[in-house]
Amino acid sequence: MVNVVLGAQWGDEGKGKLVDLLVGKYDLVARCAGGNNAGHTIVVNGVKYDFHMLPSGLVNPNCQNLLGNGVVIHIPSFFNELEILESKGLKNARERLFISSRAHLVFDFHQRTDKLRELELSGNAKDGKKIGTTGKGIGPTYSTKSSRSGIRVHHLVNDNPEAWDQFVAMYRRLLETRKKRYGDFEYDAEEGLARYKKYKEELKPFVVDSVVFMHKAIETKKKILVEGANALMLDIDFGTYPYVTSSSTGIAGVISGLGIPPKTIDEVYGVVKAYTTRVGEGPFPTEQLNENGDKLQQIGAEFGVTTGRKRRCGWLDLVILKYSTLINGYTSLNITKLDVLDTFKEIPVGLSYSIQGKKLDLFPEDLITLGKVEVEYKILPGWQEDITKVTEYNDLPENAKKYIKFIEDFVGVPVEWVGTGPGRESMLHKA
Ligand code: 2SA
Ligand code: GDP
Ligand code: MG
Repeated sequence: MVNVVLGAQWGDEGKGKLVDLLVGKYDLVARCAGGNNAGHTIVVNGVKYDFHMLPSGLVNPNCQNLLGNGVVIHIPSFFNELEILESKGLKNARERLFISSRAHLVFDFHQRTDKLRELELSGNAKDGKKIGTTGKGIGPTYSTKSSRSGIRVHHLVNDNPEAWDQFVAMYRRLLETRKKRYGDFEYDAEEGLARYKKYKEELKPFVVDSVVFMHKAIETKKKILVEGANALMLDIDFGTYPYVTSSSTGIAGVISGLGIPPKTIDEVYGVVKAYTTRVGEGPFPTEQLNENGDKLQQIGAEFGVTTGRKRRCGWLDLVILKYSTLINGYTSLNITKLDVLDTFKEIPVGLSYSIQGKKLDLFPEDLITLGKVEVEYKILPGWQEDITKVTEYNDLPENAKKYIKFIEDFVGVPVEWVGTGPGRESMLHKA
């Protein structure tokens, strides 16, 4: 059994919390894409855990966790995150954590060039506009992966006698080509290499051939949950390009980032915030640059988990949700943060886009077009009640249930869970 949790909007829908809720039933949680740009917050018994690169399955002491080949790994951040989680009380995390030998490494110089490129886009480039990346080197690492000059985990943790020299040569070449592209930025290559010589031994116990690992898990009927990072509207192909991240954040990334056949996948859970947020630059048709947006941001405590940036806020956009459903094929949905809408008298939801009165069929790929769309809203009545203490779905106010039903009917996918607060206990099971 392989089930998948994916973000349906622009990220931060609350994927980590759903993984936490489900994880008791699973033997293995796998990440398939992204790196430490992601931020998944889970609150267990009042303790807040922030996951960036590591799978949220670590919160279950009986669960194994894998970083698949599609993930990009900054080793210093890997150890740092692990140590923070251990200090918060996560038990035997090291023994339950595995890294694919095929995963690409993020180096500090990737992070440097991520920031240099953002500066270049916003400053020097004529009509440039930065992407608003997390600065974690994600784009530059996937670039070197695609241009076939990247360095993978197996290049580092390799027992062949000639392997270290090969790693050093690859590292220097990669750094030099970055300098050619971005100008000769100051960088201590020798210090970097000395650190990596240590990491070579420290990382070894975690490394597996993830193809063997995954297929053994499938053959022995292990229950596997794939934890998506980022979300469909940040997908390199289907998102608001170029305002996207550099990996396949949708269902395709599950297949390519773990090396498993499509037929092994059973359920695909789409996580949908009851409104919409986006962090970083790029189009956002239902954004509310007004007091409603500010109110959503404040009540929803919408700040980036990784960078602390304020998230942009707006109403739920069903055009996006429909588009995202077509691509990812959700079998059920988790609507999160419904409680954030508690005090609104009226709640608009985006129903369709049109340009000069002509309705668009679907979410457009072109940003000029997207910049011209007008959003048609349906105004749904609010419930104006505190739902954070509700423990049964049926006890939700009628208007809250109508809001959920409206979403279900529009996208044709059942809602299985509804989030009413950040804690583990604040999730209503509907189905
Ligand atoms: P990058 O760094 O190259 O992946 O950035 C490219 C775009 O992808 C967006 N992005 C994200 N959007 C939402 N949440 C993310 N994770 C953190 C969180 C973000 C944070 O959970 O809060 O802390 O700021 C995430 N990671 C990448 C990014 O904003 C760019 O638009
Ligand atoms: P992810 O990246 O999709 O895992 O989401 P993040 O962790 O970045 O952001 C979601 C935030 O909302 C976290 O701070 C969660 O603790 C919080 N959260 C999740 N579900 C709910 C909910 O139903 N209600 C409220 N109020 N907060 C929630
Ligand atoms: Mg997040």
